Amino acid sequence: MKEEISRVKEELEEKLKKVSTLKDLNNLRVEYLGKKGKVTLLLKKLRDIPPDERPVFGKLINDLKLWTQEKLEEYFEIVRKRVQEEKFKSERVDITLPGRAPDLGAYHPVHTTMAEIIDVFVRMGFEVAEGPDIEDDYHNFQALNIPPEHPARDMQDTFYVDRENFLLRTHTSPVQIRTMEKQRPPIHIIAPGKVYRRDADLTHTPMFHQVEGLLVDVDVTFADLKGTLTMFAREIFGPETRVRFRPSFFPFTEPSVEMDIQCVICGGKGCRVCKYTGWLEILGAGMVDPEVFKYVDIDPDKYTGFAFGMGVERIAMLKYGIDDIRLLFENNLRFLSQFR
Ligand code: 2NL
Repeated sequence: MKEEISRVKEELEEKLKKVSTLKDLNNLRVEYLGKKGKVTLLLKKLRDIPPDERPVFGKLINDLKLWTQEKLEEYFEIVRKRVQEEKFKSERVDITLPGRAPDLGAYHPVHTTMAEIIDVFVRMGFEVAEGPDIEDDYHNFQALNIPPEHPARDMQDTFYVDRENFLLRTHTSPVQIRTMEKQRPPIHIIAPGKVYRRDADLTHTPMFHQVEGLLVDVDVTFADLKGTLTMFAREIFGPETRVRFRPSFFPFTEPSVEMDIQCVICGGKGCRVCKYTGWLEILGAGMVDPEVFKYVDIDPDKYTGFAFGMGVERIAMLKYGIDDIRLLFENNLRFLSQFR
């Protein structure tokens, strides 16, 4: 019996030296202290020992049990520390490594241009008006004196949301119609926003941005139109910018004009961008047609007004020298970060 006790002890000491994981240790605990463990069995064998020898062996086996428990705990601590150290080592982060710079965003040139255009008109006293992207035929076409057979109304040119009445606005003019419906002159508003047309080629995108403007009051003249828009051009393209007005036609203005600025690329000498004319068209404008006033119940004998509209992408391209409109819609970070 004595021999057996010291054999169990020596054997356990050997095995403990080879332990490497917490699982090994637990297996050893079961092997020695479990229900059928070697130490437990020794305790059970005590029954077969003559009563007068029991106290001696009892103490020996009990000491073995206590020793086993202590050893296992001691090794448990050692292995736990080692496992943790290995984990720390393998998960070590080198905080001296240079970081990876995140891709930085930037304002889109269309946004920046839109903000600048709005700012110029707000400084002149215009207020910003907004309206829905989905419009009805009345506000997008009819009230603007665009006749039922006008090509703009064709399914080929307009995105219809249903079969006849609802559509994606093709300009922001309906915002101004809605303002005139609910507000009496003097009216001085600009309507910036997204507009939609069914074309997509090298120079057109199905969605683009527009800023329209409207000024209605007593005694508003064509000279007011020219002065306001000339000032606008000089604020956006520089104080020396020369402008010219050419006669044009829109169903909602009479007379109608288009305004050109002297080519920002060649200064008027003629180049590829201005198609060797020396001039660049930047907006359309005119005196509000009396027909339009009738739709919104404004007396055309009492009030006059001018209106204008421009494409923001076009202004942005001229301002920043961008020669392909598709660059404005790709959201390529290498392109966009140039405008930071
Ligand atoms: C262009 C031309 C224009 C207007 C828009 C307008 C709005 C109302 C009444 C009368 Cl409510 N006119 N807007 C007038 C003339 C030209 O836009 O080339 N836009 C890109």
